[in-house]
Amino acid sequence: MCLVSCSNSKLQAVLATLTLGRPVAAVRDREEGLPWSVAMSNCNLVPVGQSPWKPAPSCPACSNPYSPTPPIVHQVRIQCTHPSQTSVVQVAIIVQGINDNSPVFGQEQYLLSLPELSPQGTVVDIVEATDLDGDVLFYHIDPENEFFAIKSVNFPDVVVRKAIDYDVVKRVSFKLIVVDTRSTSPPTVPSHSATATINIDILDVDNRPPWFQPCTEVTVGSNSKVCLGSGYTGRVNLTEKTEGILPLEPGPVFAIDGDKGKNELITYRILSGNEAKIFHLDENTGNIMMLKAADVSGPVVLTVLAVQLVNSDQYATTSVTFDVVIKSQHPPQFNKQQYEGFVSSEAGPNSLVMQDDSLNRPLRVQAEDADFLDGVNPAVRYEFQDGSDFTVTNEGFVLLRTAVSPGTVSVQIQAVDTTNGEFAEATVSVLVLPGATTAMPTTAMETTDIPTTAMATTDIPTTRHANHRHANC
Ligand SMILES: [Ca+2]
Ligand SMILES: [Ca+2]
Ligand SMILES: [Ca+2]
Ligand SMILES: [Ca+2]
Repeated sequence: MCLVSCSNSKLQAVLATLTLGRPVAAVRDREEGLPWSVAMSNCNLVPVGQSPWKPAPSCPACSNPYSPTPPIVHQVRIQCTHPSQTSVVQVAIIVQGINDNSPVFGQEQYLLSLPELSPQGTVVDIVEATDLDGDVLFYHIDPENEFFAIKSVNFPDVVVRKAIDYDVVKRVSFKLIVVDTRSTSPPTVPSHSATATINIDILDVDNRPPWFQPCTEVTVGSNSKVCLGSGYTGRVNLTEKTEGILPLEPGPVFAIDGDKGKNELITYRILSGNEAKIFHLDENTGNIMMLKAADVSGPVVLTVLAVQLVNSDQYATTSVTFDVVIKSQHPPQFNKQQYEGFVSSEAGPNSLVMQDDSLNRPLRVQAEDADFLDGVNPAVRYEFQDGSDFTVTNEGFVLLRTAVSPGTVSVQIQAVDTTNGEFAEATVSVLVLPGATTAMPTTAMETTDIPTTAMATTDIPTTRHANHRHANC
């Protein structure tokens, strides 16, 4: 026979009462409400110690499939002696655990880490709880999230559901909840639970090269990112060595690690374009200085490398273009401070403004640069103040931008040397004639093309030569 006792039964608690002369099979657990009469006054109770346990079909408590450890079984031999008869019975007392302990996590908070872009299925860690009752434990996370899950309800392995980009997500937090019973609704048995907070820091991986600054980040595919820059430009004077760090546009040569969380140190090097050894680049700062003067005008294009000190497979290149220009000693100068022009009010956009009221010679503004033999600096550009009704070609011809009403319009015009920013200013006054009294050339033109018919009476050069007249020449 078997008797079942709870693990926390008090000492000397009565489990059941045996009556002499009754069949052994009739013994029942006291808790089943079948009291037995006491007739054991002259019986000897002899414990014989523990014995190997074998589940008995008649003992449901002995075969709990969720019990991780077998109940403890005590076996005793009971001998009852009476003047008329002697009886012996073997009794197995099974000590069964009850669920009176909560599961416990080792810590309230767990700080885990995971390299970014770890693939789906990667196990971050196993966060297990313990339960003194030895109950089977059931886990779930809250809130459920797109990045992490647990392996299964009984196995709290924290696994990756979706690869994470460090630039997008740097930490994920959720609660891990454990319950020591299978959940039923409504609950049918006592249940205990525990909660731990899981914080997972995403670690930056060195998967990106240096990015020259400034640059514009562009996402490629789902997780890849590149940063687009446009290179650097500078200007130096022909035959003149500039002292100090050369200023560049849009800023100094500078790169940062595309992995902002790693921010590896970067060094710089000129890969090509410096065969004449005019320039020196500081490998730590990226600053560029001159070692000697450039003796040939025109652009010098340096290819500059930025490479990580650690993991030199991560590198990037950019261009630094220096314009070697002739040093200006004279700013441009208009040949007049005040220009006068004429145009019909019936003239449409792109019509030429003429230089006299007979309207047969186009107006042309001209600025000369005394640094050039013929006075023509090919880098000079003309421009009207913003919002003007007129535009001007590189050759200085003035065009209508919009229709204008009769009257006089005065606007400021500038001649700018685009190599050094030097400029001159003049005024253009245009008399807009009533349409009925004038006859304008009807050919509309693009702002950069001058019709040959319009120029027939002018002395516009057909070819420009940058005949330089440098002060030293
Ligand atoms: Ca428990
Ligand atoms: Ca990274
Ligand atoms: Ca990197
Ligand atoms: Ca000049």
